[in-house]
Amino acid sequence: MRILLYNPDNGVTRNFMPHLWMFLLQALTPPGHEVLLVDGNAQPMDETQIAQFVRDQNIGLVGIGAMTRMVARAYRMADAIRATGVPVVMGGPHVTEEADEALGRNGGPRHADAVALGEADETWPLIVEDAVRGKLKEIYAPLDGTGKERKPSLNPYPTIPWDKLDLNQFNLIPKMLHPLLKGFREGWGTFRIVPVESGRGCPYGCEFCTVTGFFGDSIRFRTNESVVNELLLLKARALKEGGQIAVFFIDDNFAINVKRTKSLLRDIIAAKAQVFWVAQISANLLRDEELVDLIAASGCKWIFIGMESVDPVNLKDVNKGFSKPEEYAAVLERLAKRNIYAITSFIFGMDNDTAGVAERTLQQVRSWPPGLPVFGLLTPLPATPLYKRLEDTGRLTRPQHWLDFVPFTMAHTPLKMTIDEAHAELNYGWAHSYSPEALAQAVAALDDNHVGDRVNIFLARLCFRGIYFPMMGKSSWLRVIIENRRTIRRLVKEGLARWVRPRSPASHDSLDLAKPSVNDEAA
Ligand code: B12
Ligand code: SF4
Repeated sequence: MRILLYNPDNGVTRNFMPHLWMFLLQALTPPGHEVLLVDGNAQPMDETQIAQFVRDQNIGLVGIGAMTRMVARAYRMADAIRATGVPVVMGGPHVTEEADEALGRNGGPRHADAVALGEADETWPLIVEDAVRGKLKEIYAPLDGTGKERKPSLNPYPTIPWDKLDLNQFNLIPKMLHPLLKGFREGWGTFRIVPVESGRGCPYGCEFCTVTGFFGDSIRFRTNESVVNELLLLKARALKEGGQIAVFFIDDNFAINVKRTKSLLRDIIAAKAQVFWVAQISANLLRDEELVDLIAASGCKWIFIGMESVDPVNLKDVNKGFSKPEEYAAVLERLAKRNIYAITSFIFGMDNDTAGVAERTLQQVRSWPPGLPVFGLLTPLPATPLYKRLEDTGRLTRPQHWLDFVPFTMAHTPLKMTIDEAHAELNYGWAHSYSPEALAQAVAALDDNHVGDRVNIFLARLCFRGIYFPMMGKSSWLRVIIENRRTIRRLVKEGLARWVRPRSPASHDSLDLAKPSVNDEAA
């Protein structure tokens, strides 16, 4: 049977990274089937096109995964596919909580023939077998012999054949530049960010988050060996095709068990498996100097920190009191000293937020080493404690906000400001962090660094701008380039000056991403 795994587009920007679930289920598909992957963010399709694709490719089963924010789009695509007579299975965090909605059991239309609840590592092979026999059940749940939910162990972990997969749709280098950049340094003909997980689960249970409920509060880890082997495979592929690969460790908190993280990083360094990597780590775990040394030595360039708010009252309200705003500056300095910068994520519309929260947040951000601030609104995702609290107190204004999804729009009333004020704060945060002046300031803040670091922060800010300001066409990119022409001119001049100047043996080049300049003996 030919199976299509489809991830709907988010409609705002191209994804910088594909979704892991597709590769994982592809690797877990029983032998004898062919699995095609389509990520709508890389290969945009509308309902007619996907139906045509399913017919042309003789697809016998379609699997669709979606977060809450894309589920309405996922349902529309599922409807179009089901109209061709091909069954659709849906999975992922949203339909796990809203299975009745997907199956049309709550009075609404039906969108899926079957739903995979929770982690589907063990149920996916059964789903495929049932589909082959034409006997799909409506619900697949990972249960043990006593009917209790069973979380799959990540040991053993399936081998994703990164060396053989067709990853053309996920190359971030524009096509016309491939031949030119292929021979540049170690080769930049391709640049891909690849998701890798080293563990699942999070014990913290923040009120707005689905992770503790979905993956559980105890953590399951892959073996160090299995993670190291995956990195080596990715590194070998990049080398072979004259390109670069960076890894996003998608663990919710990559350093949740500091001892284990240190041991993994030591093994990565010992095996020379370093690639340029990014991970999510909460600020409280970045106090440990030895850990941060190892993080730097193993190739990390960016860390995503869910700061959420600079107001401790807000953090306490959402059960994230373990994160201490007074520590943020020291943590970021500690990282910056090792040439690692942070993606700092903030939520506006929290219960203690009042008008002016964006500027108050930015005052703090401006006093830190430059990074990539990102902003969102407090969103009641289904089945979270936050959803329940707001529902119980009658504060939900759009209880099924996902069926009428509007990006960056509140679905409840904040306590100390209006919905419109919360939207204005969000807009202020983005506009003042990604204006040409803000980009120039971020670059200037790294004047004492290597020019590569300045290029790095500038390009990263340009890309992150696309999270909020739609950057779909060539004209939107052109406009941004014109607006930032002064900074670009400056960086090109500095880069050229460095290019013609002979390099001193001691100089390091921070653009060597796939081969980070790290000290193997470090830590
Ligand atoms: C990596 C990641 C991202 C990446 C992008 C996604 C990517 N390209 O991988 C980035 C950083 C960009 C991101 C952004 C956002 N994210 Co995010 N992200 C994650 C994260 C940390 C890992 C995802 C992952 O790969 N998990 C590991 C895989 C194996 O798990 P999985 O995807 O759930 O798949 C398993 C099952 O769900 C199931 N399954 C999944 N799909 C399917 C499909 C079929 C057919 C079947 C049978 C089974 C199945 O099988 C898989 C194996 O067991 C998760 C948290 C988490 N731990 O999952 C949050 C998470 C998915 N993100 C979340 C959110 C809210 C967001 C944002 C909206 C945040 C924001 N406010 O801006 C944005 C939206 C981005 C967008 N493009 O629209 C929520 C989604 C909750 C929900 N109900 O929708 C999560 C769960 C975290 C949370 N805080 O609750 N995110
Ligand atoms: S927000 Fe992060 S730390 Fe909090 S429960 Fe979710 S994954 Fe864990």
